[in-house]
Amino acid sequence: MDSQNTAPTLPPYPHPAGGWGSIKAVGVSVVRDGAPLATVNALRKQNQPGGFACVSCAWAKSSKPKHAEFCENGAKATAWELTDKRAEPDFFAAHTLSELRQWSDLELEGAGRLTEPLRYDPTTDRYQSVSWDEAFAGIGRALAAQRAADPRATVFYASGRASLETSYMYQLLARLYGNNNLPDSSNMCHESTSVALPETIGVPVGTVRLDDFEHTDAIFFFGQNVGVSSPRMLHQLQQARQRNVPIVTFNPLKEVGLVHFANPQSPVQMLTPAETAISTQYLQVRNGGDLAALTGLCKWLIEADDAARAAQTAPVLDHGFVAEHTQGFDAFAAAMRAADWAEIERSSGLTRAALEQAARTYAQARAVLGIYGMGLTQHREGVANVQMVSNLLLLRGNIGRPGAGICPVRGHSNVQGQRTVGITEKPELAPLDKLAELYAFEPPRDKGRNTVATCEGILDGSVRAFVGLGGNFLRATPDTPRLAAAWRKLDLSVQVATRLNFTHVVPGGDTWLLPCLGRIEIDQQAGGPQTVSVEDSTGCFHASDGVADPAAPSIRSEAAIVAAIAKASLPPNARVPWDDWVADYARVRDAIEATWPDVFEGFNQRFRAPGGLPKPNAARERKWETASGKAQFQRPPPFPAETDARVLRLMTLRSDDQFNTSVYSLDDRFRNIWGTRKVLFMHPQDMAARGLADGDMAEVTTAIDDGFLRQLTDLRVVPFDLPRGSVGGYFPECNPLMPVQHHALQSQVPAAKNIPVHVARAAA
Ligand SMILES: Nc1nc2c(c(=O)[nH]1)N[C@H]1C(S)=C(S)[C@@H](COP(=O)(O)OP(=O)(O)OC[C@H]3O[C@@H](n4cnc5c(=O)[nH]c(N)nc54)[C@H](O)[C@@H]3O)O[C@H]1N2
Ligand SMILES: Nc1nc2c(c(=O)[nH]1)N[C@H]1C(S)=C(S)[C@@H](COP(=O)(O)OP(=O)(O)OC[C@H]3O[C@@H](n4cnc5c(=O)[nH]c(N)nc54)[C@H](O)[C@@H]3O)O[C@H]1N2
Ligand SMILES: [Mo]
Repeated sequence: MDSQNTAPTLPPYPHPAGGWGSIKAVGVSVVRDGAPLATVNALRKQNQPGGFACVSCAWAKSSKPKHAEFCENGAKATAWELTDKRAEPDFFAAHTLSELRQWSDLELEGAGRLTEPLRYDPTTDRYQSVSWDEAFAGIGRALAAQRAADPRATVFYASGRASLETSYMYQLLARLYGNNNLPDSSNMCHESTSVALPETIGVPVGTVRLDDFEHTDAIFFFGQNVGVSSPRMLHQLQQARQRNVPIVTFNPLKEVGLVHFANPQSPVQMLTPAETAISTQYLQVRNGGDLAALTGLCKWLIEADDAARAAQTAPVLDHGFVAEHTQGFDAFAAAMRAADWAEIERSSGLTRAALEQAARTYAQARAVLGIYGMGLTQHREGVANVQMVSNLLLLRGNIGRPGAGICPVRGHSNVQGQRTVGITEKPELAPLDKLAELYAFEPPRDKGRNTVATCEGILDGSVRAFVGLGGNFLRATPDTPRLAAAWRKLDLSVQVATRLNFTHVVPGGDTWLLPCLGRIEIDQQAGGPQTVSVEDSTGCFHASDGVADPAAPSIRSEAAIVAAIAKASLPPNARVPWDDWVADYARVRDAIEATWPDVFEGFNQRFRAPGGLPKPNAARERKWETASGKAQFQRPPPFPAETDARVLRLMTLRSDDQFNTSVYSLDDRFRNIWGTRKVLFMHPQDMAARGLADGDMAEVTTAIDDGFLRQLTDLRVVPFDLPRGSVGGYFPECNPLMPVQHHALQSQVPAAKNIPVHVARAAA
């Protein structure tokens, strides 16, 4: 079934992101995924008042939505959810799981929406449909037995799409069950942010809101692929560029969306070639070189300020802010002065002159935004990377005033919100006393399992049962083959999902697959059609109403499924009104407000606010909820060690036609790759040094020796414009190369942007 290895073609993508290419791509995907009418109708209500919050990225939604407030990738995500393809019981009768395990991600999801609850039958190696009652009774029995044996051997994973209401119920289920085992996709994503920022500025999230883009004077962009991952932000960037705001980008790859953009909603730009140039300076930093690059910027600023002081000219730093609001400046400044330019140039792969030019841009701007994504967080030094952005901003008081701030661009459409309502393995971040008071039980107080600890527990057998609220755990996590083999030894696997994926076709003991509604669909409960809510990247809550008919009448909502699992597996607790909550989600919002009265005050009355209801953010007000009560400069660790010159650093990338492990097609039009995802992007000189030519098959071996051979031999080499020593491949195809223990030091985010590898020619 694997058709992914046709030869890729090469010439660079000459067109801007957005523009006609994007309109055409939407049309193609709407037709390809079926249900054009449902999709077109839904698109009219995407990110509109009374409509639904897009299921693709988490970027902020404007209070003045445009006529079509969606991007190409948001439209594709809508089409994907509203497909008219169905994976019905006859599909599962026709295919064994052994057979389905050979299918690609594209083929598995291509089967369409799941419609019936399914249970794996090991005697036939197939899924069989069961009634919802049978499913909940069976799952309830198994979970209760596991709870009696050891409640800490069960984990409750969440992917990041589920609403605030469902997520709240889900974390309560875990805690009533007896653990804090709430790993989520954020553990593979922005957990580096959630660990870094509380130490530096006292909040776990960014400080930027949409209107800051209207007041900023410079934008610094690190490791975020806006044209693919959050395209609606291109509008803010384009408007900033029209005001002549410089945008300085640090990225090993020349990503099309960061180079130029044509606005599909601007007729002038669509009809003329006058697209906006996005980045004014593009620094192709080596992957893993940001610590050094940011050190170069800070060093130049601090030394320029030293020189200004000596010459008695205007200061470069904001000394008033540093004195009043921060701690740790002297030690940080000393470390920056001591940093060696040769080391900075070597580690970053950038010239001193280029870094000085960027530093000057920063110094000349009154208000600066620091924006970043996975290029910073998915590294061994992920937390330090984020803290260096914070340090850079603090030097000139660029946090807590209009047009300035730090902006982590979140992934899943409600991943930030899940954390806000208690999905966390860290007991200190959950309102356990409040939950104890509201629901009259003793919540577990010990640390739970995050994603890496869950992987370790699956490998060593200490995790026995896995409940997944969305996601594709086995494809998204590291060490795919090892983990999939260990998964077979679980006692119980329960997956709640919209479409079939790899995790579902690897049985884990007693195996259940439950079909749920997506957010775009009308969610009819006893109390009428339900509204849900989500939180965007900028900390604003939004209401979301389903607009499309459910994919099948038998499908249930995530909230209903979570409540039914809770009722079937836990002893009754009169204080937890599962049925009332499912009948009317407004009652869950009341419970959320009762749990966090300061954050969710008047939630039901206010959550339809245009542009979203902002969550309180102390750092925005320059109130620093850190240990010292001040914003904290953090000295960075040493730059990543220079490895053996033969070792290359692999970064795993998303194409323009996927949402995480949901692969929409095998094309990546921005990188000019067609019909395959089995490629390895390489610098021509790194290819030549290994005797590799364009189109050769590579043997890629992880250069971490822990007794396991991790190797791929099916990637085709593509010469590419990236720094020497860096190579690129696609996520999730390259995940077998990523060891579980290769993660960010403090946050345990898998270091997916910097995997040391050896590359050679594959044996013919
Ligand atoms: N269409 C679409 N949208 C999505 C997603 C999707 O898969 N498809 N996924 C969603 C999710 S869950 C997330 S987390 C976000 C992810 O969105 P992003 O944060 O954009 O993540 P990636 O696309 O993985 O990588 C980001 C960029 O980092 C660069 N990079 C790699 N290594 C380094 C490095 O060492 N330094 C620097 N400076 N840059 C580096 C890469 O070249 C790439 O351009 O997008 C969300 N939105
Ligand atoms: N090598 C490498 N690995 C990575 C990354 C990387 O850049 N490189 N990125 C990491 C990041 S940032 C993330 S966020 C993770 C993503 O990890 P996950 O969130 O676990 O994976 P997804 O691919 O987003 O999950 C897709 C599945 O979710 C289900 N789904 C879709 N919509 C819904 C819904 O509304 N409800 C429910 N219940 N299910 C739904 C569908 O069945 C679909 O197959 O991957 C991480 N892994
Ligand atoms: Mo993510």
